Amino acid sequence: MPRFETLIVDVHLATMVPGGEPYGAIRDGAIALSGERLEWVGSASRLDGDPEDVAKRVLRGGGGWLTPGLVDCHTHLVFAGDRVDEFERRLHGASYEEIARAGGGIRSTVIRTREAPEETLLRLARARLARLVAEGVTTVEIKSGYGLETATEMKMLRVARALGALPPVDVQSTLLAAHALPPEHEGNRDTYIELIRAEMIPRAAQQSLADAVDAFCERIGFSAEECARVFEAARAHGLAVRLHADQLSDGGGARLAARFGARSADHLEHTSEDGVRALAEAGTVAVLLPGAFYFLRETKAPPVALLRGHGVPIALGSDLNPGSSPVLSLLVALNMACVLLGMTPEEALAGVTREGARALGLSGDRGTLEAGKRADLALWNIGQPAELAYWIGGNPLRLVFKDGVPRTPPEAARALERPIPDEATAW
Ligand code: DI6
Ligand code: FE
Repeated sequence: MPRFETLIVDVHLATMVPGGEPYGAIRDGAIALSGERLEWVGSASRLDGDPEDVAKRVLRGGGGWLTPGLVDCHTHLVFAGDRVDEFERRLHGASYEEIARAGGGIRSTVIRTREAPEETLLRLARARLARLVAEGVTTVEIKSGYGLETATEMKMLRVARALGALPPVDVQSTLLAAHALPPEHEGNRDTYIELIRAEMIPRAAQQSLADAVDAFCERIGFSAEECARVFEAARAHGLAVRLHADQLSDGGGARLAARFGARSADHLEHTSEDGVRALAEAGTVAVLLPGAFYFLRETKAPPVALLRGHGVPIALGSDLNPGSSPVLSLLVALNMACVLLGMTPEEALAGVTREGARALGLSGDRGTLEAGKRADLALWNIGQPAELAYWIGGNPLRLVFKDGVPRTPPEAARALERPIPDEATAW
């Protein structure tokens, strides 16, 4: 009697389990899948018999490398319009902050996103998500934050939930209502914070539209004290918190995130050693976003050596958004993390697998290749794992497995075009 349902052989495994070989590597490995879970992970030499004798179905990996399915733990991929004009203005000398203060930036995407019908937003977001999925992403986080009014924030979250109901990817959705002050609340910051606390967070929680709450703690966003009020309401409704912290200036964001036991503190370009220490003590994950650092031509890199030295887990995200990171490739973000931020290729890969899962509170379920975890896998045509951070452009993905179902990159992208299941379209 074959012992396993499905067995993948003729592969090397980058299990990303820490403590042993770099990348948790098992050369000439084998991995058994049972339904949507991994059942057995190890060296092929430990199988008791030929693959065909121990499994009903055998897949051969052609000598490639198998990694956990990639996790993009920070995106803003639901939006309408683009910010190409702003890109041109910045290249003529205007800064991101100047454009934001003059009413452009996030607010210009808000106008387009408020106008867009839900179906349009879904279609646009699906096309962006298809690019990520075709590169091995099996879990993605999507933030709201281009509505800044209850109806549009909920519309964005419903789109995120609808995308998550499609077969090739899981979506975690995050309410980022405290992203920018909407024009109608100009001069009246407290009423907007109160709207978030009294209406948006309760509604998102009641309708199960959000898994977490995020805020932009920044001079052009919200003060640490304002973000704390948002976090208190999130906590009261049982939602996890995360924070855009210290991206353009040190506003005490990392310390605030740590004080609230945030799942993650993201960006961190201007975080001080005190902030890093606080993150370490709180067990908060640092999410680095090299796409925004690159695209805004920032010069102060996040304190990678300090984060490493204090043992803060480091995750990476694409930050896919129209203003500061129009990055449609998580693999390119790996390269940027190494070249621009000084991370190692192994740290970068851990950042989009094990640590990305941790930033989403999903460590027990995915992010490494271990028996019992979800069968989300990516099979790559590469000779060694560091290649994933090496090439710029190009896509070495051969197969992506979501919940045990294998698809080629075009098949995975096409599976996103399927009709949305009924329960998700009950809008
Ligand atoms: N920081 C970012 O990098 C994005 N949001 C944020 O708080 C940028 C969003 C945008 O410019 O549209
Ligand atoms: Fe962001």
